[in-house]
Amino acid sequence: MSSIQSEPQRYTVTAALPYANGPVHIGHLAGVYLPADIYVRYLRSAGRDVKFICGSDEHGVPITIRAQKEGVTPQQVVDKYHAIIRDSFADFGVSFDIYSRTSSQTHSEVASGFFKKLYEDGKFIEQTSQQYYDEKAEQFLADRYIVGTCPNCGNENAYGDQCEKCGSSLSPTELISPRSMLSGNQPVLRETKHWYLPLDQYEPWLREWIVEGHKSDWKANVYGQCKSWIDQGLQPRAVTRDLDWGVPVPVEGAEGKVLYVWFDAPIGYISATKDLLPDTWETYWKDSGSKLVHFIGKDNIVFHCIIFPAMLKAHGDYILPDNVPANEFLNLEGDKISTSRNWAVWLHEYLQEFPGKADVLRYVLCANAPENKDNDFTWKDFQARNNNELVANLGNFVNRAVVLTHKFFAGNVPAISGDLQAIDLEALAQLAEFPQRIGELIENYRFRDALNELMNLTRVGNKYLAETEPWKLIKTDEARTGTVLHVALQIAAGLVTLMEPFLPASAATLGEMLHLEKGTWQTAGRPNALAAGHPIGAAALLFDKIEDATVEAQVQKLLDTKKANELANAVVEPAKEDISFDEFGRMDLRVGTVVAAEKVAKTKKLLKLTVDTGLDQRTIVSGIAEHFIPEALVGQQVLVLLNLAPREIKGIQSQGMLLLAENADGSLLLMQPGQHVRPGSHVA
Ligand code: B3M
Ligand code: ZN
Repeated sequence: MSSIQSEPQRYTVTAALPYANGPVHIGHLAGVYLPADIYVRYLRSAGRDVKFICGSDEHGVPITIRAQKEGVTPQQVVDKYHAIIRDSFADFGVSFDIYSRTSSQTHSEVASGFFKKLYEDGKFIEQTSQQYYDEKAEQFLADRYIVGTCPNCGNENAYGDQCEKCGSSLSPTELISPRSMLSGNQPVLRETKHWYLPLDQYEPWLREWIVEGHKSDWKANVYGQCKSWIDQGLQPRAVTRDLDWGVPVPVEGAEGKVLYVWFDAPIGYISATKDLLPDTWETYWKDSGSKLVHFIGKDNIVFHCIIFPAMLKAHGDYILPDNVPANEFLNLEGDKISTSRNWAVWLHEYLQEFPGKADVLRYVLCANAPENKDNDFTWKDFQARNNNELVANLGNFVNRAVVLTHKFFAGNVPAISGDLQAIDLEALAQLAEFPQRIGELIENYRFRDALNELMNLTRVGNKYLAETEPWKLIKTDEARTGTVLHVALQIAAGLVTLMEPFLPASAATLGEMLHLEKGTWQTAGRPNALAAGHPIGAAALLFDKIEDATVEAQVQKLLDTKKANELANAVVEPAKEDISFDEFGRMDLRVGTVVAAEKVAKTKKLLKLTVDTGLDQRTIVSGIAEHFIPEALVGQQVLVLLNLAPREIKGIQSQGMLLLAENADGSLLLMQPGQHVRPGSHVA
């Protein structure tokens, strides 16, 4: 493990700006926001100067597409989701110094000014190209508005910029049989002018900076992606778009054009910092003593490691990211998380359904974070980690120390009496080592390992209590029992500070329990955090057991989602051959009323119905016994094919057929008139 390097003067920590086109889910949290928050909370606790920057990404096609889907304006979309995202982050304990938005006035000015400087310094190339245009909708089509067949894997619904099935990035003209998402028509190519950042010119510099310079300190997954991009050769990248939602391109002759969302969004980090610190924001972005760290998901690597740095370099005034610790993806119950398929655990829903349990989710997502490879979230694992680790390990240790102190010492920290024994010294020595060990792991972006070390400290505490057995010891040696609890309480006190980055709400509860303010990282783990005689508060429950029924309900919710998706995607059978009007007219379709119904003995599927057809009361045998309770059918009106030739079924003469609709999942529904009608009425 590399050790803590020379300390920067300050930290500028950013977390990817979520698109305000939908709520945040556990994949976002595990990949970006939770590790970023742990990192920042730790730095603050270690007394470093740090600003934690985020906000909603409110421009670009993801927003306009969502607006079109919901039948509202883009502004309504971003207002709605910005509020949901901002509030759920706050409730989850993500401690941004600012959560801004790219539709703000500041952002528009900063992004505009950034573009203008590059424009005036001659950093762009102007290029006219043929782009897809929808003649019916009368507009150029952004990549995301074009779908077609992926040339790599044959997926018929690949987007103009990416195939979500095989993951390859595409350009719209590579799609086979392109169609417009606006009109469904085949788009035509039309000429349009745009500004490009000539990334090819930055290639030698990027190679030196990343491939040579960050081989050992960037994560292997991040470094590998960058190197492969650079090795493939970089192309000029358009930084403007024909779209009416975004920051207008601030130069003449650019009417109807806006900045490309991936040009303006990362500048959003800068404008948010300016919103937070109108007078001193520049130190966080321009002073070489500032360390810039971007927390992102792996799909954003190229934008943060290649394109944005090239923009910053072109501008000239800015520092570059020191590290970009991107995570891989989190899956859910073995399936890729997907907003469109609603296959996700949504943060705002979790917080509603598990009130007071933000820390449990923080714990599970960190313990299982996709740091080096994709990982899977399952509700069973969620329950097991809560019950076996948080409750049985952390909660149990704290609870025993606090409860026994109340029981035997009236809630006051007992004094050490006599010399500490080897077992006490060993426990305290271990306690003293944890802050640095956990801190180093966090500084090296190894949050899972850091959390595991935190739990190792609770294991040290539990082992110490198990071996010293104060609950038995009290019967023979009260003074020694006091010493044991004194030591145990110092470990609990250390946890208040060391837990905080990971489990902030529980750390606060524990602090209240011990009547102890959270200390600094440097002083955590000292053996005298709680003085003898210090009164502590009553034991409060840090974590409680999660029952089977609770997680089963969540699994059921996902099964329901799966079923709804299957229904929505079920293939509709093609139409049968045409028949003539005469052929149709030969069918005698009527309304009848069921007057009796019973199961046909010794069969599973058959019901024998007596139907009043207006002409007669006749028997119809129907294979619907698995779908209807016979008694419930009595009195129901049904549609009947009257003149189907009678046939014998299980010895019963069946005269006609009931009309039913079969759902995609195989369930059957009666075809019925919308209102009661006279039996015998014609259906045509
Ligand atoms: N909004 C993409 C995303 O949410 C994008 C990140 C912008 S960070 C500057 O994955
Ligand atoms: Zn593909």
